[in-house]
Amino acid sequence: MRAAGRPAAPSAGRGLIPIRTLRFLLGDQLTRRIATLTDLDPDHDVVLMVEVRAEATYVRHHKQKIAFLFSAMRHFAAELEAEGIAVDYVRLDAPGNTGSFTGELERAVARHAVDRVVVTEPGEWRVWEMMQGWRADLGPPVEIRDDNRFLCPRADFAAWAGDRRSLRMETFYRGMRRRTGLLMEGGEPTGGRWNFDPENRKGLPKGHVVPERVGFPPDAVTAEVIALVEHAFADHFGETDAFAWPVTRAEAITAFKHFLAVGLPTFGDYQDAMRADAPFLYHALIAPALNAGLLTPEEVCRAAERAYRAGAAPLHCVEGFIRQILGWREYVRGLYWARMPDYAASNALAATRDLPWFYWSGETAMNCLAQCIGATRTHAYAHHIQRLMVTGNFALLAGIAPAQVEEWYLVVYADAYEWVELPNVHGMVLWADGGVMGSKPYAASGAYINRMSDYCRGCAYDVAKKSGPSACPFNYLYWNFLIRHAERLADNPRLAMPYRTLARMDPTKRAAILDDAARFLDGLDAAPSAAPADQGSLALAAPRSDPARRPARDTATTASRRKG
Ligand code: FAD
Ligand code: DLZ
Ligand code: SF4
Repeated sequence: MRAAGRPAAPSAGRGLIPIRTLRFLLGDQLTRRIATLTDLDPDHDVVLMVEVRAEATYVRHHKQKIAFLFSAMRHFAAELEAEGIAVDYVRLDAPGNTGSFTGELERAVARHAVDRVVVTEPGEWRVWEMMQGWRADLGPPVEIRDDNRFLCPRADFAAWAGDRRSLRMETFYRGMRRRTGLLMEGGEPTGGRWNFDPENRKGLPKGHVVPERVGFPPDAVTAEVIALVEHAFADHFGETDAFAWPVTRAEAITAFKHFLAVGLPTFGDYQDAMRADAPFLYHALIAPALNAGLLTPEEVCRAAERAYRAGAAPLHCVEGFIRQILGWREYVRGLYWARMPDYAASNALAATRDLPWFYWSGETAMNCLAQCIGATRTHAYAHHIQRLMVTGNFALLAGIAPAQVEEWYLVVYADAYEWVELPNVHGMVLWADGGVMGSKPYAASGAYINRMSDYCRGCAYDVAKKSGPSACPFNYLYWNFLIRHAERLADNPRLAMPYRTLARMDPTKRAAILDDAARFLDGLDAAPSAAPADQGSLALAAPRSDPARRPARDTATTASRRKG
């Protein structure tokens, strides 16, 4: 890689001399086919890539996420250079690194005599705002190109969404199936149905042996980056010991091929299942690679469809997988850009509680939460149902402030970027958008977690008990949630059944639920020192974590991160 600060190249771009372009590639745009690079002229252009402190700390990302991205960036830069492309790569510890996109872009413009700057639109609103500043102030003209990795351009989604208040994924998804022809026979869905979701909700049979994850132990580049991250971001959440993410396109393809052969044929069946000793099950583990550009959504959907057509995977599994990417992934991205920045500001259920400390430490007697948070710390990963129905469900039932929950999800996962995290948390999990995304909140009692996992067997609480200190907190928090929000939710036809049950509930039982919930919630602790009152006797034997392992809380970050 060429070091930052090399002498400026001679000025070009006048008369017959070709225009010299600085192509600024962000860390999650690591594909040769990105719009920034499509018309690259290797004889004249320079690709700029920068490791900057501000991107790692606007929320204090999990150490594995930073290590993954820096390693993937360094590998990608080396691949470009091997093609003969000039890359100006600024390392985190390079002398003079200003620590921000804007600072590094300004320095690069001063370093290279360039006629224009080309970038691709970013994945986050705050960076989009930054880019508007570059256009106004940088000097050379700045061209911002559409992100051509997505199957639904932002403008097309906005046209579909119009000013409708509620936007349903299923309608969007059917349009995308028609548009791409994926799993279509003429104008009809393959198999005569659009959606095989009801077939995708099995619990794991006892003793079921799950496949091994294909891991990629750190190579020299990743090892160097991990050492850097452990030093420069020592106070961030998460561990790097189990790092196994693919960091190049070649590795990501290997991982995805393994999923096609081993995971996809069973993906749908156990998509919603959870097991304490098996954090990955049949999931693809491709979100970090997809979001950073190492794989494209179209190629993975087409490959899954080919597997179905070749008889290598059943339709309900392939449809379930394609729906996640062609449906959910494109939909949340479209929704984010169509509704930001106002989208993030809503708080339909007026949730204000502070995020409990155990979200960082994992130390809670609720085994489901302890397992999901523990695996998140170790792997920077939890699968969808763990995010939605365990950590998410608890945050919803406990009424935790949306901005704090969103910050947590943006910090802790290797695949987290605001365009995908925010709609999932704000809309799907917390219903803070008041129904733009989902027709009802995904609230559930302990019975759901018990049906879909083995967590309750190892829990200090009793999932069969509805009230009292040893009852599963999800049970009384669920009814407490419905009682608290009756005015807003009781008329929702999709919640008619639980509200009928509530109406029939014995007043003493109802009072006990409210008491239990108040006692439990009052005992929740947003600070690192005291143990939650009701968990004193039930708490796990594990020592409380060293506060230094928790990301230092910067209350300014949540409010400011969307402002750029
Ligand atoms: P698989 O289960 O194998 O699914 C395959 C792919 O489908 C994923 O890689 C992903 O690209 C896509 N996908 C599945 N569900 C969704 C969804 N709801 N939204 C968007 N894409 C989806 N995904 C992220 O990529 N980044 C996030 O920051 C993120 N935050 C989330 C927060 C919450 C509260 C929830 C409920 C979900 C979130 N998701 C996020 C979606 C999903 O949980 C992850 O994409 C998935 O767990 C990644 O693991 P995997 O690659 O093994 O996925
Ligand atoms: C997430 C991230 C991190 C941790 N660091 C960098 C970085 O140093 N340089 C970079 O170009 N990108 C980084 N990223 C990804 C950006 O945050 C991402 O491009 C924006 O959030 C826009 O999606
Ligand atoms: Fe979670 Fe309740 Fe089951 Fe414990 S009993 S694991 S708290 S659902």
